[in-house]
Parts: sequence; structure tokens; C-alpha cells
Amino acid sequence: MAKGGMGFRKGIVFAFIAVIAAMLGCLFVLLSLVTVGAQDTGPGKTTGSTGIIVGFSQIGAESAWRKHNTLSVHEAAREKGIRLLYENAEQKRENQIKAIRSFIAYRVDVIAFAPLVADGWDNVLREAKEAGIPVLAVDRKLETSDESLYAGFIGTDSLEEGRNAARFIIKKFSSGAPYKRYRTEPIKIVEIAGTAGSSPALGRAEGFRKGLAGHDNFEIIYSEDGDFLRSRGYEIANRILDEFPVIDVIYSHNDSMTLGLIDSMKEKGIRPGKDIVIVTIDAEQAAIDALRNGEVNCVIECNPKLGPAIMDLAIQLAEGKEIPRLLHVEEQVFTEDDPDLDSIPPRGY
Ligand code: GYE
Repeated sequence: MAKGGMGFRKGIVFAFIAVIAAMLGCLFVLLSLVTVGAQDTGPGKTTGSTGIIVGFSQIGAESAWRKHNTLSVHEAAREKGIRLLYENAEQKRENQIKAIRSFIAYRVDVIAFAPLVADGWDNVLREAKEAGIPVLAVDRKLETSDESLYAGFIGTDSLEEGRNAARFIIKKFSSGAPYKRYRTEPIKIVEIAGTAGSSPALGRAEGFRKGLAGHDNFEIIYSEDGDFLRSRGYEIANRILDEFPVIDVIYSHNDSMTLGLIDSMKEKGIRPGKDIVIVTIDAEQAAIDALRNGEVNCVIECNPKLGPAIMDLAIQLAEGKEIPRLLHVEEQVFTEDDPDLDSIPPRGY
């Protein structure tokens, strides 16, 4: 009996423990559901799924601009409830072609990609078209023999950026005073160009030359491909600053290369922005800071925050709608003449 009594009491204790454990278990599950719910609806998080899948082939991570562009695409996809398949091509066209092929095999709804260089895409674009998957070119333009191979483009107007660079230096040197050589001999310009064959490098070079056309007092004495890389900007500057006895202006196709060339100038005791006028494109925070402290004279904005617009276009394409063939994003120019450089809001990249 005594044994049996003990067993009965033990049974009650076990049952009690089991009930408490079950209650704790439920509480835990409930709490975790609340936490997951809070995460899902928090700021910047997915608010609901559209069921749309976008394959995005990015060029690489060559600049602060590019890194921010990647972030913008990821954030926008999450915010708009789009599933993103992301591939980084590490600056190789073959990798982008592979990525696009994998998106086709996966049967994504839309393919978005930033073409490293302008040409060489026709075959893979044709494959996407045959599979019935619309392609959106973003950030960099592409050249094709058949315009129907992609749905549209959204990104920067690099021709206009080049023109803006020319406008700035024409205005600066026309004001005369500190540049006595102007009028007697041409202003000597060096161009540090972006990746050869890429649409921003082509556009920024062409727009610049068009902008200078008819102004005989400017001469582009040298141009070199710096691949949009800070290390290349530094390397090129190290060489050309020794090679050319006079350089009045350096026009650099992006801020990363500009920061590299500023490093080199400082090492050589040359004052950037004073001994040599510097015009740069992108407007990342470091370039705006350099403009504020007089080491850069003109910063032309190139907007990397393309994510939300890309996702809106992708949704339209996934719904079978037409999109505009060409969309340029709004961009501004910041110069040393702006009265209130301190009021420029933080750039975020
Ligand atoms: O200016 C540069 C980058 O394609 C417009 O690529 C873009 C350029 C941008 O890495 O910094």
C-alpha cells in the first residue's frame, strides 16, 4: 500500500511537472511568434509577399557607389515583398552571362542586370526572350542589334554628367583671374576614365568632349582607363604627376579613383583642388567632404539609390505591363561656388 501510495503521489508530481512544462512550452511558442511577427512588420522589413521572383546580376563591389547600389536593391526587394536572387559577377562579363542563364533556368519572373560593358549581351538576351522572361537593364546602358531583346533601362544619364563636368570647367576658367595662362595657352586636362567599354565611361567621355567643343582653350592631354577603382586612381596619378610638367585639371569618372589620386597628390606635395582643379562624379560622402575642405572643386552626382524604382518596374513587368524604354534618374551638381555646402544632407554612401 505504502509503495502504491508513494507511486500515486509520484504520479501526481510528474503530471504537475508535465503540465507546467507544457504551459512553458506554449508560452515559449507564443513569445517566439510575437517576436517573428514584430520582425516581419518592423521598419524596412518585408510587409507581404508578392510572389514575384527577380534575378539580379550585379557587376561587383568596385566602389562605395556600387556597394550602396547593391544595398538599395536588396532593401527595396525586401520592402516590396519581392524574392531576390542575387549574383555578384566580380567584374567579369562571363559571370554575368552565367548568372543570367541560371536565372533563366530557375524561371524567375524578371531579370535585372547592370551590364559591366555595353556590348556582348545579344545571345543571352535572346535566350531570356525565348524563355519569355523580361529583362531590365539597370545603371549601365547596353548596346544590342535588336532593341526588343530587353524591356527598358533605368539609370544615370552619363552623357549629361560629362557635359556638366565640361560646363563647370568652362565657367571656372572663364572667370579668369587665378589662371593667367588661360587665353595665352590651353588649359591642360587629364581624364581618368571608368571601365573601358562601359556605358558610363563612354558617356562621360563623350559628354565631356561635346561640352568642350568650340572652346579652343581646353586640351585633353591624356586619358587612361582607371576601371573605377581607387587603387588604379592612385597608380595612374603616381605616374602622370611625374610625367606631365603641367596639369591644370583632372576630370575623374568616379569618386573612388579621385580619392586614390588625391592620396597620390598629397604624397607628392601637390595641393588637390588648388594646384590642380578636380572634377569628379558620384557624390559619395568622401567626395562631398573633400569638396567642403577645398580638395575637390566640383562633384557631379550619380545616384545609386535605384532599388525602389527597379522593383516597381519589375512588378510592372511581372504583371505583363509595358515599361518606358528609358528612365534617367534625377541628379545634381555640387560645386565650390555653392553658398551652403554644409547643408548637404548625409549622402548615405
Ligand atoms: O559611377 C561608379 C561605379 O555604373 C554609374 O560604376 C555606375 C558607375 C559609378 O562603380 O562609381
